[in-house]
Amino acid sequence: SKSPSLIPELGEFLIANTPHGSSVATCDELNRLLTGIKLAAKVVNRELSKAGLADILGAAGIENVQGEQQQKLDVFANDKFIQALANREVVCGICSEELDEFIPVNPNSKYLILMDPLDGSSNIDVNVSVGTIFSILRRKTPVGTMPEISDFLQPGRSQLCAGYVLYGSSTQLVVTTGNGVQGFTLDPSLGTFYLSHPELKFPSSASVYSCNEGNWLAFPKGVKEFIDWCHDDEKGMRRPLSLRYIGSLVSDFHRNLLQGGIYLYPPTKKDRRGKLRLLYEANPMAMIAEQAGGMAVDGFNPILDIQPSSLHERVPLFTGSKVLVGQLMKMMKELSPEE
Ligand code: P6P
Repeated sequence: SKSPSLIPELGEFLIANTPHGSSVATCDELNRLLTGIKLAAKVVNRELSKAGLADILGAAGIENVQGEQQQKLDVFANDKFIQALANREVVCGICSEELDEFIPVNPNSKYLILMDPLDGSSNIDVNVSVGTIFSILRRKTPVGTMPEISDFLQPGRSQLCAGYVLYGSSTQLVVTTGNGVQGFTLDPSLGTFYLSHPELKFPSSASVYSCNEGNWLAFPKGVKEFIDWCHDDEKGMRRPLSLRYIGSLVSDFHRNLLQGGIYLYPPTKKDRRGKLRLLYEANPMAMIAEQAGGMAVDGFNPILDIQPSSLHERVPLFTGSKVLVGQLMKMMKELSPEE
């Protein structure tokens, strides 16, 4: 096996693999952005690893824009990512799931960060893996002015970079700049992310579906038919798919990326537009999915083609192996949840 010094570090890899059509300057700025993300990820990782010990378990006693009980680590992670990014002169604005409005940062910068700083945080107290999801856009308004809401409301197809950090049995960072998908693993003894999963692609076969079947009654008819199809063995001609659902998007998505599978969050009676956020959950995962040879749709159309209308809008999300997303789309007739 190679010694760590021979395995590219994230920054070195990016410099060596300048995204198509990007100038070296862009690549350098992108690298500085990702350096901020890596730093914050290491700080969050350290706190998560001792969450059971510190008194930061449990709710912070305040609600976030989603009306969800904010876990103290949600607040901690949000603060650390904002600190690490706001100090980089390459960020002009930040949108976070934890904040009602976006934060203007530096009028002379070109890039926007949209993030869910700690997705799946309700799993923290039960020691289940959680993640950070991030998306990077280039601003549309002129440099030298503060960013406007229109800078953030760009279709996912415009993303310059998208990625996630998975705080699991190891801490991994999966990222794309539109030039394939690369996976890096943190060596905690050195504090460095090394290239561990080059050119990630969904396998050609897939045998897993990830979905909260507790919402079955409200699922649209086409989703119910697809899940019945997953359960079917076609008179013994094939094995039924396996249900694997961790309740943490980053964890479910990552397992499906490595082993083949589909993640479904359909509309439900409670969330009639689905639960997941378009700008900083569905869009970055969709860019990674497509770059890894998979798909991400709202049931009918690619997630990346949706024109956003507000910062925290929700969208139904079906993403993963092309063979399974294609099968679902064949069965979808309408998106409205069944009454
Ligand atoms: P449910 C976590 O809150 C999250 O946003 C995703 O990470 C996860 O896949 C989903 O919600 C779980 O939602 O309704 O099944 O508990």
